[in-house]
Order: sequence, then C-alpha cells, then structure tokens
Amino acid sequence: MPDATSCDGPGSEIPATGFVEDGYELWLRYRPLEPRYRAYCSLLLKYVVLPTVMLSPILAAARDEINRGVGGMLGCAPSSESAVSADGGLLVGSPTTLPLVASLDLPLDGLGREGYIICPVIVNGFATTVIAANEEIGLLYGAFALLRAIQMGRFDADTKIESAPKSRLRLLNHWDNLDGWVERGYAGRSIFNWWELPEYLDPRLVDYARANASIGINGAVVNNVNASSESLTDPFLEKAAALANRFRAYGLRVYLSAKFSSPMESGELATADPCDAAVKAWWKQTADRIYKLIPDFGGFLVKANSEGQPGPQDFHRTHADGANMLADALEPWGGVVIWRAFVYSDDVPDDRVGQCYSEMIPFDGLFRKNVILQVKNGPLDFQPREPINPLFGAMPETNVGIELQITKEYLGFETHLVYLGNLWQEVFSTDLDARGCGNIVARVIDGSMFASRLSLVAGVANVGSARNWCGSTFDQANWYSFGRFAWNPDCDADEVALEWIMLTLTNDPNGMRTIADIMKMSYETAVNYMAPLGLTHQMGTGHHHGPAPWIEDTGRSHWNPTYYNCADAKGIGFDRTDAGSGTVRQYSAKLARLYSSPYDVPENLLLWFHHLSWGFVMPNGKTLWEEIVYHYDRGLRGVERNRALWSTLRDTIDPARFYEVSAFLQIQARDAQMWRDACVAYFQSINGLETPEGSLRPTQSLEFYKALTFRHAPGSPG
Ligand code: GCW
Repeated sequence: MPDATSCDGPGSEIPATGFVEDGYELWLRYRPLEPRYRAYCSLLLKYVVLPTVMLSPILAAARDEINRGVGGMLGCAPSSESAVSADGGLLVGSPTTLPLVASLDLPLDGLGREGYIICPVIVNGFATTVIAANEEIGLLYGAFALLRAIQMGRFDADTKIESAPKSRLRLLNHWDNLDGWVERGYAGRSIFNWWELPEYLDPRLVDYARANASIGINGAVVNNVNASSESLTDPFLEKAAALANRFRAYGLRVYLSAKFSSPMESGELATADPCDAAVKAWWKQTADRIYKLIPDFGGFLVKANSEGQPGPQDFHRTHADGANMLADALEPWGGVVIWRAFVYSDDVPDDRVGQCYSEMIPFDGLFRKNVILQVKNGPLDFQPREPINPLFGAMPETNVGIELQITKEYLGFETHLVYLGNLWQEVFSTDLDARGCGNIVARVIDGSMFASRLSLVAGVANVGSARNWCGSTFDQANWYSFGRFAWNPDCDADEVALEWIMLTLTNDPNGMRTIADIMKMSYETAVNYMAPLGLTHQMGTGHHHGPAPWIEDTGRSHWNPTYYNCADAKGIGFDRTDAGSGTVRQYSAKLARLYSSPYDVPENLLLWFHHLSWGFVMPNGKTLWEEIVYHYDRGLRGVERNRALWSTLRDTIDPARFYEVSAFLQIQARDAQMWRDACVAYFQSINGLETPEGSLRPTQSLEFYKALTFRHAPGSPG
C-alpha cells in the first residue's frame, strides 16, 4: 500500500486502483439485494405492464429505469407483458393511457401533474403493484420512488406511497460560464460543454437528468446568473435546444439566465430601457426564437442591478418595469421570469443586510403573474448562518420563491463535510410570527400562505464534471436533500440523510447510525468554527475560503469582515435593533420583538442583531468572550469527533470512498484549526483578553494567519 504523505490520518491510506465505487452512480446504485429480500421482491415484481400504445420518451425512461433498477437489485429485469396475467405484476400507467388504471378508481385527484400513487391492487384476481399518476411525469417520479423504496428495503406487498410536490418549480441554478468555468464550483468544470454542443452530447447528460428526475427536480438554469448575452444568440440557443432535447424525457426543462443589456450587446439597439418599444419588441422576438427551438423552454432567470450586472435602474426604471417587460415577452408561450431579489447598491449602505428588503418591498403587487421573485434564504448571502430573509411573508401579492446554495461557497467548499439538510430545515421551519401558528417559511414557499400561482425552490448547483459529480461523496447528499426539500419543504433533514446513506453508502445498521450521527452535527460544527453566535461574513475576500476577520479595506465597505463583526476594544456584533441600524423592524412585530432583546434572541443569532460588550454575561454564566472561544473550540472538537467516527467505518465503506472522506476530514480538521486560531488571535488583538481557562492559545501569531493568501482557491472569479 503506498504511503499517503499528505493525508496520514487514521485509515486514510490511498486505496488500490480498480475499485468499483467511484461515486458516479450517486444514489442510483441498484446493487444486488440481500438474498432473502431479493427472493421476496422477485415474487412481487415478476413482470411489468406498461401502456401498449407507442411508448412516449418519458414512459420509455420510466421503463428503462425500472429495468435497470430491478435488474440490478434482483439480478434480472422483469419481463414486459401487455396485461396483468398472474400475481406479482407491476402496473405502470395513468387513467388516460391505461384503461385498467382508470377502472381502479384510485384517488389521483389531489396529485396534480407530477404526483403519484404506489399501492397494492387486485387486478383480475391477481395481486399487483400499481404505479399510477395523472400524467407521465408522475409515473417516472413514481418509478424512482418505488426503486428508492426497494433499495432501502422498505418495499413489500403492502407498500402504499402517495406523494405530490409542494412547489411547482424545483430548479437547479448552474453558475456555469460558456467557457466551462463554474463560478463557486468545486467539482471541476461545467458538465455543459458549449464548445462541443450541439453536435456532441456527453452521455453523462442523461445521467444528470436521471439524477435530477429521481429527486423531483424539474428544471435547470444552465448558464450563470452573471450572464453573457451570447447565450441568447442563435448558435447558443441551438446548443441549449440540444440540452433540452436530451432532458425532456426526464421532465427537466431548460431555463436561461438572461443579461438585461442583451438588446444592446447584440448590436441591434442603442438601449435596453424596458419601457422602450423597440426593446420590448426585441425581447418578444427573442422569446419567439427560443420557443421555436425549445417549445417547453422554462423561462429567464435575471440578476439585475446587482454586483455590476445591468438592469432596469440603469435606465431609471424599476425592478417591476424590467421583470414585467420580460414577462410579457414570455407570457404567450407560458414562460416565467425569475427575478432575483439579491440586489444591493454600490453605495455605502446604512446596513447592507436590509437592502434587498427595502429595494423589493415597494413592488409588492406590481409584478405580472408569471414573475417569481427569487429570494436567498437569508438577507445577506448564503452565510454559514443567517436569520431568514425578511421578505418571506412580507409580499403577499407576489410570487415569492427561495434560493438556496447547494455549492458550499461559504461552508468550506467540497473538502469540508457539511450536510445542508439541517440548515434548510431550519430555514423552512422558521416561524414568521414567532407564535407557533404554523406560519412558517415553508408555507410561503409552497404558495399556500398567500395562494400564490407559482411556487419555486431553486438551488445553486454543486454539480461539475468531477467523476463523482459534486467533488466529494458527502456533497452528493446536498444535491439529494435539495431535491427532497424542494419536493417537500416540510421533510425531515435526518430522515433525508438516512435515505441518502442507505442509497449511497451502506445499509449496515451500525454504519447508518454512525454516518447519520456525523451528518447531523456537521452543519452546526462548521458554523461553530467559522462564524458562531451569529457572526457573519468573516471569510477572506474573493475566494471566500479561509478566515479574514481583520479585512477592512476592500473596495466596498460592506464587503469587509470588520463591517460585519464590528469588533472593538469594548465589544463585538452588529446592532440591528432600534438603537442601531433598525433593520430588525423588517421582520414581523413578534419576530422583531424577539430578535431585539439580547436575552430572547436565539443564541445562534445573538451577534447578528446585537453589539455586546466582551464581558456580557450569557445565560450559562460565561462571558461573551468565553462563549465565543468555547464555540470555536466546539467546532474543532466536532470535526475531530467526526473523524474518529468515520475511522470506525473502514470495514463498512468501500476503500475509495473511505479514503476520500478520511482525507477530506483531515483537511477540514486543519482548516477548522486555522479558522479558530485566526479568529481568536484577531479578536484578542482587539480586546486584549487572555484565552479563557481551559482553551488553548492560537497555535500561530496573528501575522501568520494574515499572511495566508489561498491564491489558487477554486471557483472564485478573477
Ligand atoms: O455570494 C455571491 C457570490 C457571487 C455570486 C453572487 C450572486 C453569481 O460570491 O459569486 O454571483 O453571490 O448570488 O449573484
């Protein structure tokens, strides 16, 4: 066995080559079942009955997946029959495509286009399992659900699953440039090779679509929100059409990020003013061109007047003017405009965190029906922990969707093991009124709180051309759980983690428990070593990787970590109460009251809302300074704990993935130490306090940490 010089932690030897598990199959591995369960399932899935009329691409995809999955797990694919003729059949159909299904009178009414039912039925006296749905895409989702149940050992003769998505649009947002570079991507280059398209379509594009369909994702924005106008030119639309043709059989629609200044950059117009008749006509023609090539095109995603992107304000028009003009162009074709709320001005703000709310609130009720406002989960920018964005629940007359970040720009890239399901559960379950009446963020997002027409959950993708798609085994869990939460924002993060573990890593009970334990604590662990107690944006400028709480001189004050920590000799934290920036008033009265008191605010948001003295006494009797250091220490211990837990799995996990995770945990432990030491050293340089009793002094001087540069960190522009 070769020596692993850079990764010599417990059990991290480099495995021999030729291993089987390289992560490519994600959670769709379909490995042989254990013999007894296999024999049982074989009796229940002897043959499959599909509509006999010419199979549509979606039904063919469902059939292929069933054959692949059942074949892999049972050793042979079920035979295809034209009718139920014995016990042990699997019937797949909708009432309109298979009269037999209509005659079963199943409760399909509430399941919409994409929902499905899996249940046992008796047909002609034979015990049969049916996958039924109103439309074909529901059948494909049902097929994946059945295969998931079998893989997890949860399928039997009584299995009954009824499911329908709570949000209508469940989209990945790829921040992929046309040259293949991925902004904030940590999994290699883009899977979309625009250079080779449309002639060459990498076979992995089908596997990408399968993976998405398996978790209910129904759209992909295939180019960066920092968009190039070239995406809307004919050659690139033909490339996008080739992608759409590949994805269609999996219910995955293509969307494009649209650059607002495209009419000008095309060289055809001198303005992109949304109220200008020629500009309106340009976008209508563009929509017509697109829909001729891609009849089921989803729509445009737009980042306007944010971080240097052009927008309607360049022409003294509003966000509503801009979004509505595009919406009118897409409306005849059924397309939508997804308008990002992530906007903040270039000027020095009172409080950067309050800007997207102030900018967007005036437009409530002014957007067209086919516009959705895409709002980041927190008011700042995908930080390790933020309170919810105050726009949720504050725009009753607007379709409001949520944007989550699956790629871990601010959470340690691909090498830190951080399971995001717990973060998303925290966001979706946040009570907007702080009174426990069920007015939670999930109700805004699924559209039920204000009866919105369109609902949307979007996630910034972590997918690249890395063999294992995401750059690390555990980041696959974030793609998986994103899909599960987009389908059902009320789902349970721990349960989703368990599903993913069983599908992807192991069914061994001890292994499952251990990995679930690692995943459950992983998010809080990362928050502890990076930004505890509501601290935020303490990362180095540009790359957003290592710690840099001392930075105070970037081009814009509100990009400086010092702007957010407000650390001085007396205290630390950003005062957003009435005595400070007052931004707390953007929340409902009840939440505002809760957050305004340093004694009532959830401890994990304390320094987001309050500037407190280093000696402030915490409820547990420690001073704030002691508590901060304690949290950093806890973060370190959490990573060490996860390393120790993982090291017990050497005989449970295949060598390749065992090695990768071991090595990455070693990197995470090194980085956590750096985070903790750099932050403690910096804050000590400000407050002059000793390291609290029981905690170690930083291992290096502050100067050492300040000199770290991370020059070649991936994913960062420029
Ligand atoms: O957090 C910032 C990222 C940018 C990104 C921007 C956004 C695509 O650092 O890389 O740009 O958010 O969400 O638009």
